[in-house]
Amino acid sequence: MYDQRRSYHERSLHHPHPVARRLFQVAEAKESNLVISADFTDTKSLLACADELGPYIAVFKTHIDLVSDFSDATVQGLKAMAARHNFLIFEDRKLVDIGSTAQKQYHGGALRLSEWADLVNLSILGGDGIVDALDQVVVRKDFPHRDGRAFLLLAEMTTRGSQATGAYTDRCVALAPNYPRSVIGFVATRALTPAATGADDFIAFSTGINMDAHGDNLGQQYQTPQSAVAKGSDFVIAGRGIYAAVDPIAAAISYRKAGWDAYLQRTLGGK
Ligand code: 6AU
Repeated sequence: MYDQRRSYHERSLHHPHPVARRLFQVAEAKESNLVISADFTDTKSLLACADELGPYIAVFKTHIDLVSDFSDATVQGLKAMAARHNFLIFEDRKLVDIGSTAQKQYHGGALRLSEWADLVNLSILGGDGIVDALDQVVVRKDFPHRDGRAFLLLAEMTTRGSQATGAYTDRCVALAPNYPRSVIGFVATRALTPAATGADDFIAFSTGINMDAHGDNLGQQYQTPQSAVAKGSDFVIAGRGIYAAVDPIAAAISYRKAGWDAYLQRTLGGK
């Protein structure tokens, strides 16, 4: 089992993937394992959120297909904000199709994901082919962002009645080590570690994070940053708990502190 007491700093020194190393470096530098889920529907609001909350987060998570006026200005704006505030961008696209289609959705297409998203997630509902397909894109010699892109497997979901459990989750865990050049972790409610390759460092991103609510009326189910990190999660993703708060900056600061304190507790025993 991977030692969950290892610090981000230590992991940043040893992780074989450059995107993972950068992620750990950013977390360490900003003392933040917080990901804001910026589910905004226009470019101006999306970029305003990135600028306002950028100082407190490690990763900015988008659903770019929600952005009704998506254009080059959206892409350039996101890149500028990422540079200004030193965060990574995670497009929560949940790719799930045959490999050939997923390649076109990821590289090129209307949303140009490969051009601006450091991280993109995908589901293996259709089997391993999608991972082969996306892996092939990012390792191609002529891929312009070689070593700068990585994928997360959607291994579990937070919604009531989720089918992303049991054999599906086990399969995600089993196949991740086959893609060291592109798969760096999971979206899950807890740490997931391939049993046979305990030395590998797969990064767990936990969504469904809220400090005040237990869920919404559409099946979402929440846990706190403390509970996710105690279960081995490395990055906590919060959306409405922060951006819909009366004071989103104050909320971001308190989620960041909760996530970071829980990380310190796990790695150093609170020392
Ligand atoms: O904090 P919320 O409930 O406002 O937003 C949660 C965000 C949304 C979801 O699309 C996403 O997290 N999400 C995911 C991801 C990140 O893949 C998986 C999941 O199981 N549940 C979930 O809420 O943008």
